Amino acid sequence: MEHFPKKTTLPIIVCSILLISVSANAANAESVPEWVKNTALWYGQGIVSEQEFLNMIKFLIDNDVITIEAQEEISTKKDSTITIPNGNFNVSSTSFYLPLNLEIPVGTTVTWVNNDSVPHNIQSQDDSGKVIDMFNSPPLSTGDKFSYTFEEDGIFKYHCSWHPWRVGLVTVN
Ligand SMILES: [Cu+2]
Repeated sequence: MEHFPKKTTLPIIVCSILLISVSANAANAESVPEWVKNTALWYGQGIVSEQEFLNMIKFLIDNDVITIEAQEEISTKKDSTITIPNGNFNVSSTSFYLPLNLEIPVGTTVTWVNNDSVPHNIQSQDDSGKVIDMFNSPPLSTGDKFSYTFEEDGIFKYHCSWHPWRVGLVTVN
């Protein structure tokens, strides 16, 4: 009875292994022994036991007929957005960059999106406010986007050259 939980999970395991074998070994079809094909057929017909069927799959894995590639999709891509809100061009408006200080981990790609009714640009600045050649966008019309990936930590300042009172920060940790 203690084997009961294990048995209930078997059909799922079998299904996933079979799916892998189909995609991985179309080129190896001629290397599948006849008895394996028979075992699969007979298992489907209820002639051979589940254990025999699993032993057959184990044989295929041990002999590299079925190769299981662990495809671990570790997503290292990080994305973040800064919105240039409507009214950002207006000096008396509170339409600051959203967020005004974006905090992100190293390696994050930041995309600025212009949601204002007029064009803007993004120009990186040094501590004193001088424009530097780091992340510098072309003119961004309404709806346009500009992306930059921050590979180093630090506090990065930027503004729009046409509306230089609009200063934003990107803090990379
Ligand atoms: Cu601007």
